[in-house]
Amino acid sequence: MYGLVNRAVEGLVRKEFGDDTWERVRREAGVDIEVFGRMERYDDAVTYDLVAAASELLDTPASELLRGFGHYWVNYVGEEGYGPLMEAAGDSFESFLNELDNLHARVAMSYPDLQPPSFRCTRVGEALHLHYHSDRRGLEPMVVGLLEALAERFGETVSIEVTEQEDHPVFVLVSG
Ligand code: 1MF
Repeated sequence: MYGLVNRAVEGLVRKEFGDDTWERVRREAGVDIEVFGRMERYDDAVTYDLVAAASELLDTPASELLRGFGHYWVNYVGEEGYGPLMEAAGDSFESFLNELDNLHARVAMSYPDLQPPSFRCTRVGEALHLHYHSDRRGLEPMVVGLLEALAERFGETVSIEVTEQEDHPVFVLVSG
């Protein structure tokens, strides 16, 4: 993943647990990169190893850290210059979800090595079903955090359940 993601992991750990903890996480993960370049590509294993090391050192389930990361990411990309991109992606929670693939396509125009997930949104009665396709495994809790934080930005509260349909995860969102 692009270094922007690893920088966000770093920022989250530093903010919540302190600079010393970050150094310990980095060492425990066997990551000898001191400064992640935002536009540089790193093996996904770097990100997964950092999360696994943080989970062990902080005695916190990886799923909880990933969910926290989702919240952090939404504010982080805003501060890192992607605010306009995020704002252009919709003026309501539901329209934003429908724009996610376009948003990633726009990022991928400048950064062709992006490996974006794909989302498809359908309405099922009261609920919104968000179909999630990704080459990456195990990041559902991160997406839950992202969705919670996005909903918050639009002044909505949603409950989110992760289900499985055929070969991919489906997030079932109910507002209120
Ligand atoms: O392949 C990648 O490097 C990659 C990086 C980040 C792919 C996707 C993403 C964003 N995504 C992270 C979880 C990935 C889960 C998966 O692959 O299954 C979050 C996607 C998302 C979901 C819900 C709501 C909002 C979301 O993100 C919005 C977004 C997405 C991408 C960027 C910014 C906001 C982005 C911008 C610039 C990037 C990379 C991603 O790269 C840079 C950064 C700085 C300079 C040059 C390139």
